[in-house]
Amino acid sequence: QEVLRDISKAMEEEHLHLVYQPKVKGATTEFVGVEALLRWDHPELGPISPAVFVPFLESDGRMGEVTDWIIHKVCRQIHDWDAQGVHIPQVAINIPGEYVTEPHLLDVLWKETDAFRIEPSRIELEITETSTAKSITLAMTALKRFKRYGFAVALDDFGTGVSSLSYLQQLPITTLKIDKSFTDVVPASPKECAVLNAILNIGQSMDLKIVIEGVETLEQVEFLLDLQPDLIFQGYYFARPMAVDQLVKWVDKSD
Ligand code: G
Ligand code: G
Ligand code: MN
Ligand code: NA
Repeated sequence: QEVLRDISKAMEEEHLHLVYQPKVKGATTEFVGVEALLRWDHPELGPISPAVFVPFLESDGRMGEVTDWIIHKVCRQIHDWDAQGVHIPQVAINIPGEYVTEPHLLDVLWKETDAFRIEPSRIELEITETSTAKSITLAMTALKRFKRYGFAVALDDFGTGVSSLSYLQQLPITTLKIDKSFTDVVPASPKECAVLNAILNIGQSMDLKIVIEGVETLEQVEFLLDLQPDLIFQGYYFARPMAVDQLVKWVDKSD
């Protein structure tokens, strides 16, 4: 309650800020983009995890406003990186479930990418599987619009929801993000990774990019590359979520 009152102030006073976690592709670990992640350094309570405050703000209908703020920050950041010659191919933004189908979201995305002269394909919208499952018709309409405007769309936390595979086939998405719970069991026996294998095969046959989340060891990387050579990895093994200064150093080192 007190926390809710603080959120607008936090946005103004920069207590709320974004960190960026790199994603790399295949055996060459080519840098392909980052995911923007929200952090809140509360002046009295200290750092509060988004796992705690995001659901809280969502239930109070305040995450739309925060997401607009994130979109603005990300677009301005991409514009600055471009001006500085720092090449960040793509930035993923988490979209709260309830907000996916709000027409206002597309207005904001369009306005901000236009204002900062950013190709929409450089923005990837991360949408959870559960948010699209609530109303398939509404979700489809929203996702088709994102696609028409050129934004990339990733299905986040994939494998944890309830969506059927035939439903997956209908969704106009570009990327599957495989939930960390699948990564955690790797390396695994054929039986233990049967579902993961099936998901990778479906993703590949549908021509989707596949991001493996929460990669923490070299063993996981080697095992997974053996299953599919062009997987994209996001995890502490390669890089943690970082502030902008640190990310720029990381990118310099990685080329
Ligand atoms: O970054 P971290 O692992 O602490 O995030 C914890 C949870 O908060 C994850 O489920 C993540 O998706 C969510 N989260 C982090 N940043 C954002 C954000 O900018 N927007 C939304 N909607 N969720 C976020
Ligand atoms: O729900 P979502 O997929 O958006 O959440 C991603 C979160 O996972 C990020 O907030 C990030 O902090 C966290 N994360 C990313 N890589 C790793 C990892 O290798 N290990 C762990 N434990 N968490 C990770
Ligand atoms: Mn995400
Ligand atoms: Na995820």
